[in-house]
Amino acid sequence: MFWRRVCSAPAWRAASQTKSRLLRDSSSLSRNSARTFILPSPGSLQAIRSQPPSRSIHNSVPRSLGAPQPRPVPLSRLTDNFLDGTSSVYIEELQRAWEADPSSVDESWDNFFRNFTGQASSAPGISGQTIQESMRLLLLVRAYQVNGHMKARLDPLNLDERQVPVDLDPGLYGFTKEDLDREFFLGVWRMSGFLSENRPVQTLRAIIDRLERAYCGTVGYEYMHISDRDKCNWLREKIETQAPRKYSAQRRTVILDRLIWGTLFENFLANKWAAAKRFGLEGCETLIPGMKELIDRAADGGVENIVIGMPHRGRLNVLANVVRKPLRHIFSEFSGGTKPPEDVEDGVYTGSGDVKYHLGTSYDRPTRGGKRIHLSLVANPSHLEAVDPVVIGKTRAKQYYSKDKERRKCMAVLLHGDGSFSGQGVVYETLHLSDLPNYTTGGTIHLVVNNQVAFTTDPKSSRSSPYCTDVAKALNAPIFHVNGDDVEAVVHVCELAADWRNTFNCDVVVDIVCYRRFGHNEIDEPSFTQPKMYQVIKNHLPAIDVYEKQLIASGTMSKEEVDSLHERAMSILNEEFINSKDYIPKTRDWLSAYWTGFKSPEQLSRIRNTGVKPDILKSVGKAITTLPSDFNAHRTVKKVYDTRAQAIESGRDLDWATAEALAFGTLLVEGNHVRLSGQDVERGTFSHRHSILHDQKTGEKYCPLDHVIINQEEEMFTVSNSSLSEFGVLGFELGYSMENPNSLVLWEAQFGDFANGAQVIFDQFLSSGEAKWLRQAGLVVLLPHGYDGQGPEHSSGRIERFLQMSSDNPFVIPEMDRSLRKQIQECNWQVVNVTTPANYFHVLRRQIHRDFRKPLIVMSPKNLLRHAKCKSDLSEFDDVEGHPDFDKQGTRFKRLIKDKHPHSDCEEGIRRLVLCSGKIYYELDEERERTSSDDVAICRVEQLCPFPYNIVQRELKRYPNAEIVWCQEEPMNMGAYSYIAPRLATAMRSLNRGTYEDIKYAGRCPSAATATGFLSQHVKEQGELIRKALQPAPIPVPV
Ligand SMILES: Cc1ncc(C[n+]2csc(CCOP(=O)(O)OP(=O)(O)O)c2C)c(N)n1
Ligand SMILES: [Mg+2]
Repeated sequence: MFWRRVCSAPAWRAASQTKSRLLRDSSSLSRNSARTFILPSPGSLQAIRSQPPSRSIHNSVPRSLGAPQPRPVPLSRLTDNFLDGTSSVYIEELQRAWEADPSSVDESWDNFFRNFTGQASSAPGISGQTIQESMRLLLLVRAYQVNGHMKARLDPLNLDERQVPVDLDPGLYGFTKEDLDREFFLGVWRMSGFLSENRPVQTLRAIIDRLERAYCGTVGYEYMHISDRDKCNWLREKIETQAPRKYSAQRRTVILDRLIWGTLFENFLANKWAAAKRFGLEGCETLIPGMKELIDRAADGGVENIVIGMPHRGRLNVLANVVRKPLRHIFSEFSGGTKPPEDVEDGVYTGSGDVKYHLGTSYDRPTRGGKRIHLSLVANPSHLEAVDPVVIGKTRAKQYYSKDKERRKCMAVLLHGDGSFSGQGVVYETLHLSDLPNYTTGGTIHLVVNNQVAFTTDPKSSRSSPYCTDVAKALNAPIFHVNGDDVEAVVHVCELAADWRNTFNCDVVVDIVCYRRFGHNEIDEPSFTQPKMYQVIKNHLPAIDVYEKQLIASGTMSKEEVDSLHERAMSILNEEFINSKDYIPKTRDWLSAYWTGFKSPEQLSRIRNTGVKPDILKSVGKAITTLPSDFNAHRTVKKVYDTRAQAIESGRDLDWATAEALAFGTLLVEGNHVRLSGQDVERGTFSHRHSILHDQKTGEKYCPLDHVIINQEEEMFTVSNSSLSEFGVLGFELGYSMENPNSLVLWEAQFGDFANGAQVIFDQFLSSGEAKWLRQAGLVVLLPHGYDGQGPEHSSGRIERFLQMSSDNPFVIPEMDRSLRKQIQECNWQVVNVTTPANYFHVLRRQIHRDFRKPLIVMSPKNLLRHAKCKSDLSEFDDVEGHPDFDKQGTRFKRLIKDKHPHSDCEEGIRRLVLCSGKIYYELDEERERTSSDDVAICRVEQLCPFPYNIVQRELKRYPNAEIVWCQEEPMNMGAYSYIAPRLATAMRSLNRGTYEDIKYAGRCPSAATATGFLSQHVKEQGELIRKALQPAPIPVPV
């Protein structure tokens, strides 16, 4: 139940290492020891160990271990700065250098040595103090800076059993009780905080008191892991202040008022809906004044937009009191006011809905400083921390669209639980995006509601690190641990966090150490598993009571004033409760500014053509294949670009990468933003894209797609290699794509199956986000897929997973009339397995050329990238009437590609219709040619989901006598078979063309692994399934 014991983990190791190092340094001195120590005798050590840790001078090191009287010793291994190292041969060397030439050392050292040699100095000197004493004093100061947080009073329940690290004991540095009132010279150092003040002479007692106040109060500062000296100095200045922090009466009234709101809100819900789960904030109500201060402070610093991500705990409270979602709305949700689809008036799309503590929202709210700030709380699933990268991606997009290049107007705030922050890997994946040029948002503020328990699990069972926040140290982020019962301290660190982010544009963590007054939710019984902790909690005074007493006792506020704040809050809560009864939430809540005019699934969106005028195609084609004249491209890459240029020039044989670049380029010309991210996407895993070229002499980069329009804005086209993360980066791109519909955002997996590292994003967000939260996303996911003998881990993009999650009904043929068709709008996403460059071009452009957004999953090819037959002519991209892909209505994405032969509307002589998808088509066609099987028709289902019933039926009618075969290269339990079969059967049944039993299967047998690891086996299997698809004899029904 205790939040962490220092002695149990790496911190203890670190402390003991420090100790042994110091002991090593001082052991040679012990023989000369003459002083009496503050430290106990060895014999009394046992007794001391059994005592609770003292909060004053800490006695835990036996006499024999303490450092004796100082005398000159060689202390080696100091680096260039005095306080950045641990030893002092350096000082002696410096002293020698100074003696030879005083100007050769830093001014602060000059002062220091002058003082000791009695020379005139700007700092006064103290006689009798040795250099070694000074050195040790500085080590003590440093120990507080490094480890003071270990002694800070962080746990409101006082249950933590942390042992104070030995290096905070002055005895370790040879100081005794007699030294307490001795004056010491500290020097005037070129560093901020305590050591910079022009009061270099102080008693040891004053020095220690000051350090204790700064580092061991109700805030524990962890920042000495930060390698940047300016950042440390900035923090020291804020921490090691001369006067203790004190808020004015006016500020205190505001803090109290906010705390009252945070507290009464929970009480009110508890009274009105005693049996409802709300994952209340009780035990951490100080979060509310803290967050509000953070927001006010950020707004003062110029932030206009904050994107917030948070888990269940306290979410309703944050929504009500921080984001200012109308209370009546929240109350109406508690009273069952959010109605399921069948209960709402016609034409209002409600989706499937979600529980109230997952919903997102956004509001403008005024700040203390009189500004307005826009706050959006992103909807999230139950999966803890999964929303983190989504929030960061959305924030980055906001920065892009608001031209916030300095990243000062938009920022992210992420809230975490202690268990999830240390336990969920996506936290690390998200943190590691923080300083990547194409992913940074200029610093996220992390707030951890550290209630020292995760559901029923104690910290000692849930993490191996001393603090739940240790993961953030990898980022060099400062971490402010704060006792959640001290509301002013919470407010202070939140303020500091906002200032930090505003100053340094990087991440910062506030760890609010608190408790959870009730169980995991209000219905849970916590004493089953944490009996002792809950005995303490039962009698623990809420933070509000403590603060009110404090304010009244100090005369800051009268009891009447406090009561009147309570009454005001209560009367508003009651009023809003009454109003909630007839509250009708505004519909179309999901249409934020950029989305105005976009259609929800029940509103028809017309299908538009995606062909492009030939002259635009040519000019874009020129731009994307032209390199600067002095650019030294790699020979092979130059050849690739020459071939592309030639293809565009001649209009013949455009390959996959050229088609993709044309899709991007034409969308840019139309004013859309295009962003492609993923591992190694710049070159492309298969060395096919080369969207960024590297000058072979200078190493400079050139991206042709940055030069499609005149004065193209730098980020309008972004292609970026990402960190090696799937969960984090896919989540980021999803968040990015949701901000503005006029953008084509793509994430590409290295190989398709790696995408399962991001499964939570697919399951919880991409496939179901619109239904749950009424938020659309047009994200494109490229998953390299195809069986070419590379083994089980590089063959499958797991197409079956996406199809299985598709929401279209396999037994209902939807309305397919052009003027009524909403099939795609009503489905949760699209899954395609495209086989021509032109069709790829159109499916990408289709994402933008419609009035709604829908995620697109593309099983993208590998060997088709260079396949001789997988080429398209430029005429398939344009909108010229009569050109190959120009149908009656214009040029569009083909959901199905007919047989390549010019078959009439009815071909009675065709004995078999093979339906397939993806690259297997080319192998089937080759075999058909080889065997002259002209009585077999092969159609490619390019869009698997939603199933293109109307054109499949058109083909069924075209071949009335054909045996119907589904051919796939994946094993039977994978690939599209189980998705296609019931839908194809529905299509057949409605035409009287047979039933499920009449669908023949040519593909691999069921298998546990996606593919064989033996190339010869692969070749054998592949040959067999292709031969079977085309065999003259009828194919038996699969049994
Ligand atoms: C990924 C994931 N795994 C498991 C759960 C189930 N679960 C819900 S809350 C919770 C405990 C969370 O602990 P903590 O992060 O400390 O937050 P607290 O509830 O204490 O505020 C767990 C395990 C979940 N929601 N998400
Ligand atoms: Mg917790």
